[in-house]
Amino acid sequence: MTIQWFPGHMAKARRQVTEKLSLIDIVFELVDARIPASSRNPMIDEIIKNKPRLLLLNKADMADPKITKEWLEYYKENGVHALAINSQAGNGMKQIVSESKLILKDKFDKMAAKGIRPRAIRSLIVGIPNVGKSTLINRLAKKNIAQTGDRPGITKSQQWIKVGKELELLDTPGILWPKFEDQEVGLKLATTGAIKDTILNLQDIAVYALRFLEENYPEALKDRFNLEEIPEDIVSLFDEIAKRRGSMMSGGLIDYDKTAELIIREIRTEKLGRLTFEQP
Ligand SMILES: Nc1nc2c(ncn2[C@@H]2O[C@H](COP(=O)(O)OP(=O)(O)O)[C@@H](O)[C@H]2O)c(=O)[nH]1
Ligand SMILES: [Mg+2]
Repeated sequence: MTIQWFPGHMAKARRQVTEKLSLIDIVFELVDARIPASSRNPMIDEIIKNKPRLLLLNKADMADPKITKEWLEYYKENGVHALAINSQAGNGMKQIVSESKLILKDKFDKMAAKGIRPRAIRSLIVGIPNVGKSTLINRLAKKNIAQTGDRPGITKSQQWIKVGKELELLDTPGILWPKFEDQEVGLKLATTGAIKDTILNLQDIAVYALRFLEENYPEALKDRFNLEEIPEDIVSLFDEIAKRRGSMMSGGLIDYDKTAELIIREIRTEKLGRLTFEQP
């Protein structure tokens, strides 16, 4: 999957979400708990308008629990309904249903008062690529409907998935684009694996990640790479990591690309523990 968004793609993605909005009661906006701001679509408010929304911080199992709590408090203070979930393990699935019922209580009460027969809440998942949309759909459906990972999905007509008696979900999610203009946002998306490495320079990503770790998670950095102290300059830090891991070229020169790749891979596979890259 290479994400190359062009204005045409963006317009199409936007149109597809807009078309589905009329069918549903609530939008589940999926973001990555490690980068709750950077993994949002910059135009989401404009696209969704005043359709009721539940923000889902997915991959919470990979995020720093302390900061996730801060994000949830921040959303609460700002009147945003939000939950931290783990779609892979299925944590938070029941809360999605109960929170949706709460958000839509007034609407459904009014419908009942008009004598309209009670029905299930209709929902749609939206989010940027790789945030876990297909994984969440499969979790809620309790079977494999959507393709996960890097494989391209097979296009088929959309259908409603029943999630118990109270919720229905469109089986094709709305795919949105991330923010690209901001360099730091791009680096965060790359560090967490939301966008392919080929878009940005591998060493740039690793330098960003190391500086971030140095600042925010120095102990994790030291522990993982057996460092007594973190060297002042970034090249020395690279060198130390490379030497410890033997990522050298012939002649004893440091292989910086290989070292960068190793650093990024270990962050993505949680070898440095649970990390969050931005705070509210
Ligand atoms: N650790 C963890 N991994 C997840 C979670 N949700 C999805 N993933 C993984 O993230 C990757 C992308 O998921 P996918 O559902 O294909 O994302 P989509 O592009 O939004 O449909 C897959 O490798 C999933 O296994 C989660 O809550 N926790
Ligand atoms: Mg998918």
